[in-house]
Formats: sequence, C-alpha cells, structure tokens
Amino acid sequence: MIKNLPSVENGTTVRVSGWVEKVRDQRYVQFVVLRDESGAVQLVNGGVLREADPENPRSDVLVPRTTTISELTQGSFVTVTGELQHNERVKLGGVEVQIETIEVVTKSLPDNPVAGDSNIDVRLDWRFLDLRRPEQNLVFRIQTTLLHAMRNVWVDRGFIEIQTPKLMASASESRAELFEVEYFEGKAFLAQSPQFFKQMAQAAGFGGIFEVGPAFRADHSFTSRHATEFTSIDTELSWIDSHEDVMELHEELLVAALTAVKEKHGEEIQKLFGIDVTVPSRPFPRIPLAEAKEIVKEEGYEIPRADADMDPEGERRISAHVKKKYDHDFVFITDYATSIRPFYHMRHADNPELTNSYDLIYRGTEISTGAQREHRVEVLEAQIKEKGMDPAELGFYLDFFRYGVPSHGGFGMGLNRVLMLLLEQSSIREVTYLFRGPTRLMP
Ligand code: AMO
Repeated sequence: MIKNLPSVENGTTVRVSGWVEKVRDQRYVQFVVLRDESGAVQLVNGGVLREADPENPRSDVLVPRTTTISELTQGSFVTVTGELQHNERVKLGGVEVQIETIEVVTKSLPDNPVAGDSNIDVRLDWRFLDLRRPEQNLVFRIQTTLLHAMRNVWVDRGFIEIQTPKLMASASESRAELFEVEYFEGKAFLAQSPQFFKQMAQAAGFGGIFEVGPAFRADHSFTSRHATEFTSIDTELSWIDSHEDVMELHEELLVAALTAVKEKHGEEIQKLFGIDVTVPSRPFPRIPLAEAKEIVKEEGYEIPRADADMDPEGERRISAHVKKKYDHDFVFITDYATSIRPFYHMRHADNPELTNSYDLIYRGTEISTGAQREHRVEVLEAQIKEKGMDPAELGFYLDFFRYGVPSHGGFGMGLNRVLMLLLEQSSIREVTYLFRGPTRLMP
C-alpha cells in the first residue's frame, strides 16, 4: 500500500497500484500523483538521470518522455514498478518512485464529472468518484473503527449479534412512515426498526443482543438528518432495573467507539476535517424532558406545543446549555411523557404519565431513542388499547410476553447521524455510502 512506502529502504524496486490523481507533463520530466485507499505518492519519469549526472546538463533528455504518461487521464487505474527514492523535498511523504514500467489497467474517460466545487447532488450522482476523495475514504474507515469498537464491547459482554428480517407483515413502529411493497399475492412492509424482533430475543432467552442493519422510513422530508433508508444500531438487554441501565450501556459503547476513533484516526481527522475528536466523560448529563423544556424556555425559546417532544431548535438549545454548563457534547433527555412515546415503553411505577425512556442528543441533534420496555403482558395490552391500537393485530408480538420474559430495555441509534455530528458535516448525505431520500434512488 502507498502509505507504507516511506518505511521502505531507499533504492528498493517497488510495485504500486492506484488511480491517477494528477499528471504534470513537463518537457524533460513527467510527474504523476498516484493514489490508493491509503494515501498518495509522486511518480517521476525523467528526474533521476538529471540528478544522477549533474555534470551533464543534457542528461535529462536521455530519459524518454513516454506518451503513455502524456496520455494518462485523471482517474485511470495503473500499476507501476520503479525505484523508490527518499527525497526530503517531496511533500508527499518524502519519497518518490522513478518509473520503470507502467501498465494502464483501465483508462478513465478524460472528462471528470465532479469537480472540487460540485454541489452535493452532482457528487451523489457520481458517488463512486466522490468517494475517491481522501476525506470520504476516511469517513468510512472511521465508520469501520466505530462499529468495530462497539462490537468489541458487545462481544466482551457476551451479547449475541442478530439479523432481524426487513420484510414485515405489519408496521414496526407506527403506521406513519411505512413503505409498502408487493409480496406475491399480498403485501409486505419494510422494517422501520428491529424493535419487535429484538425484543423477541429477550423472550428467547438470548440476554444481551445487538444488530447493525438497515431501517426504512417513508419520511417525505428533505432535512439534513433524515433518510428513507438508514443504518440503525440496535441493542437490547435483559434484567434491567430501569432505563438507567440502558443509558449506562449506551455511554460505554460511545466512549469505546470515540476512544478508538480518536486513537486510530485522530490525527487524520484533524488534518482533513480540522476537528479534534473529543472522548466524552462519564456519566453523560441527564435532564428530564420537563426540566429541559423549562431550561430552554428560560433561555428564551418555548417549545411550540406543551405536550410535544423537543423540536430541532429545542435540541440545539439544550445542547448549547449543556455544553456551557457541563462542557459536554452529549445529553440524555429522560422521562418522556407517555402521550408522546410508543405503547411498548414502560411507565413510571408512581406516575403513569411518564415513561422510563430517553433520547440521546449529540451536539444539538437526536441520535437515539431508548427505554425500558413494558414486559407485563396485561399492562402491555392495556397500553396498546390506550394508544387506539388493536391488540389482535399485535398478537404475534404479545405472544412473546405470554410465555415468560425477563425485564428488558434497549435503544436504537442512527449510525449516519453519529458520523455527521462527529465530523461536523452539514448533512447525513456526506457520510452515507449511498444516500436514499424521497428523490434519490440512484445510484
Ligand atoms: P427512533 O424512531 O427514535 O426509535 O429511531 C432511532 C434513531 O434512528 C435514527 N433515525 C433516522 N436516521 C435517519 N433518517 C431517518 N429517517 C431516521 N429515523 C430515525 C435517529 C433516531 O434517534 N425502536 C426505537 C428505538 C428503541 O427504542 O430501541 C426507534 O426506532 O438517530
């Protein structure tokens, strides 16, 4: 890989493969900047003889300029062999390769449909070219590290990884935002969340489980944080006393993830995004929803509806308050009103108006919802009816609770939102491999 070249001994013959980023075709010397997934290196044709024989001013012309290099188009994939030379003056890693052979594996068309200043829609049309940019490559290496670190936590704690089906016979969250698809003679729905089937693993006696998979929402909005398909990070664990246990697991996972990202990519993130990765301290601040609303009200912003969730402006303001007061990027907003939470959230034992639930806000945007689940089937049935739903339609789900189930809880977290906020990007489009929105199904 190109990034390893600086540690190779001077004078060694090396073989490198990658795509052409730039060609500088001068009269007596040709330069190519070659990039692969790990970095970039300068290739030279012609410079070596000039340096090798400074007494002979004409020696450079002894190296023939090759038309292969003159005709190289940006983006072509090539394999080159040549002598590696350490040269402090070369900005790219202090090394260059004196080209001996060059094989053009595939030639790129000469026009480049994306330029540095292309807008996001053009870049998404040509996502495979956009992804060649080092910043974009880094996003997905960060994503890999982040998920790997979280997986380590789960695996160390003995959690089981599951894959729940994405084709469903019923809605998985609410009837809103539901994609319907033809399914032979009938119809099916795309999973909005693995909610019911991750809870099934509790009745199955799996204990802790996790899933990283797609979730679909027929959400006709064009905000920077909504997609119609996103990657949901879900976990569920048995034998909890309250949502506090879920929040502790949540903190542990995020601290492990951000520590790993900082250790592995901190320097590069600083270089390419100008950002210092901060590892949050534990515990993260916790503020009950009612109190959070009071705080933002005192600071001049009233959430429009009294019974409502925080709105985006409220989330921004409470985050700003927490940043100022606790110097923390995360805040758990807890104890949501029953009226704005789904039927499966457990309610406070001493106040049925409130749930054992939370949202996690990161730098002003919600990234997660978590809760303790109601595991007593008769209470669950009553809550379903209270929400105006028909328990018969949820019979398969209620069965999970009819044959014994431990107390349990968990959360769902949007991977793309975490990356967007971590890297201070303007939209999840920037950090999603292939974004899906109301007007984007291609590529
Ligand atoms: P919720 O609906 O709040 O909760 O979703 C959890 C998290 O998923 C992300 N998310 C989205 N990301 C991008 N585009 C969307 N359209 C979108 N919708 C949601 C957000 C959000 O915080 N079953 C519960 C979780 C649980 O209780 O375990 C659920 O799905 O980051």
